[in-house]
Amino acid sequence: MQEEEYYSVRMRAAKNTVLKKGGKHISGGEVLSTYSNIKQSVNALLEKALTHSRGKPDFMQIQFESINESIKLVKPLRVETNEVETVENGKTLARAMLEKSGVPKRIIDKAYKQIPEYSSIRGAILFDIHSGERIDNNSEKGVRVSRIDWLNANFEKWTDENNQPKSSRVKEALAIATKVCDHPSTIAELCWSDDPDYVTGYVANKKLGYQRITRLKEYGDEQGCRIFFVDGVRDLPTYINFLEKKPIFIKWEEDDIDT
Ligand code: PML
Ligand code: MG
Repeated sequence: MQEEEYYSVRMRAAKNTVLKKGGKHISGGEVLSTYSNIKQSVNALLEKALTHSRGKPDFMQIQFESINESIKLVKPLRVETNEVETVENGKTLARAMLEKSGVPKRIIDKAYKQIPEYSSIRGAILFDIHSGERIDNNSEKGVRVSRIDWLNANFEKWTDENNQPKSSRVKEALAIATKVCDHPSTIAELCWSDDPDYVTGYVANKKLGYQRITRLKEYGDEQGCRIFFVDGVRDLPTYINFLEKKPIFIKWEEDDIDT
């Protein structure tokens, strides 16, 4: 898929940047755009950051750059929604799903202990499933999954056929999880939002799919989580390069309905 030239458009917004290095993360966004669509893409990202429940940004960066690599098409992970009544039940279910994905129990325990420490990190944490150590060495930043998008028309077709909400949040999160799980070194992803008004999160794994869990934190809590449990990453820069730089479009076909 590369008849047309595509551009990666990225946004990052923060607040209190004068008080604290990097400030408080407000919002981030990723779009793959044709040249003629760049204005629309920038406007959509601007709107996202200016109307955010985490606050009013005092810093924003929107940048675009051309992509000189073919864009891989990947079909979205299968989605299931698990209704839970309490955060405790949500956590128990998330842990069981991580274990089912292949993350040892002691590593899950270790990761959960460290989650509060990671909550101000704006990207993802890479967690090795053997050592139980954080391996990204990216201090405050973590790793940002980039160069990923899902064209709206195809996403809406998918929502109609699969009875899913037409939510840009679900679209973005499912696109990220699908890209991350497309790499053989990813065992699972655990994620919930840092937005105080959104409590649904998920566990994703290539086989299990994207397992939404309706309560992984309390309303009002601004501590988010995005951990990639990884195995066999011998060449960390290559893995990180895949997450940050490999361009991927999510594309659903009618035939994918039961996969
Ligand atoms: C986020 O908002 O940063 C992550 C949202 C994760 C859950 C999205 C969903 O409802 O499936
Ligand atoms: Mg957020």
